Amino acid sequence: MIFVTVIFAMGMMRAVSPRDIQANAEQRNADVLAEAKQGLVSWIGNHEYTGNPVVYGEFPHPDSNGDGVQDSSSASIGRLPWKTLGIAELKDSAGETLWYVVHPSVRIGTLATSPPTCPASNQLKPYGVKGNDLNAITGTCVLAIIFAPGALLPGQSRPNHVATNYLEGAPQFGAASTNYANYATTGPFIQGPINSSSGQPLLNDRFIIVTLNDLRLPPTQTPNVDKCKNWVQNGGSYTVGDLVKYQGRAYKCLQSHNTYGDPNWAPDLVPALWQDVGTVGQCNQGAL
Ligand SMILES: [Ca+2]
Ligand SMILES: [Ca+2]
Repeated sequence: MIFVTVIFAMGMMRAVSPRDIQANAEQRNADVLAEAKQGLVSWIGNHEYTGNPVVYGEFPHPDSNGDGVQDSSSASIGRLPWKTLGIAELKDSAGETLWYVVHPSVRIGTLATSPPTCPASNQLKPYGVKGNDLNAITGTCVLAIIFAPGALLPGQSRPNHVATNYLEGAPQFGAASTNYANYATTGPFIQGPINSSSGQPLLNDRFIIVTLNDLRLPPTQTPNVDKCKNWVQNGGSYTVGDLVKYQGRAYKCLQSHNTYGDPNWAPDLVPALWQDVGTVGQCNQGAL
């Protein structure tokens, strides 16, 4: 029985090879990055820009001090603000909190009156593990990138909130025209792993991109507007169906007419011209 148990245990030990461990780590990173992206896209689709009209599509700021909450004063790169997004603090295969870079044109406070569009300049340029241009492959523009920073590499120190201690750079190759810099707000960014010529890990970041096409935004909404004009005693020109406000009440025009200064033509005095349809408060509530 003991012999059988030992054989079984040896079999179990053989089942977990370094390659398996690596595959599990890659899967873990892929899973947490996908979950983080889902959380980010969901938040963006539900976070309304409080303007007129109401617009969706703003991205949160990165978290610059490690508390999970976005910081409006932060740079465009920092940790994923998981607490702001209302998701768990997702950790990569090395036990590290995720990082996040966002294009400055879509951060909170930068959208004006319309949903985000493809940035006109300084687009985030991500490259695949072989240096292929992912923008070219996806055919769309990248608005944010979420990173799994991976384990500590030589020259880095943790914990702190400095991007270069988590994300690395690499000499240019493939389609990039400059050196890669995953720790920079403008990149260019590259998918790890990249090893040195002697086989030492140079860059071990993994990432997932968030493109304009990934967003699931509700339509832009125009709030109810005041449908009632102020009634004027002189110089008014009204047609059937016009709505006016007068002394706290709302009136609908029943006959087209003009006003020439006669106070006796006030809406509350001439039911043949005006129908009392409610209070002025109903003018902007969609009730009229
Ligand atoms: Ca924070
Ligand atoms: Ca790294």
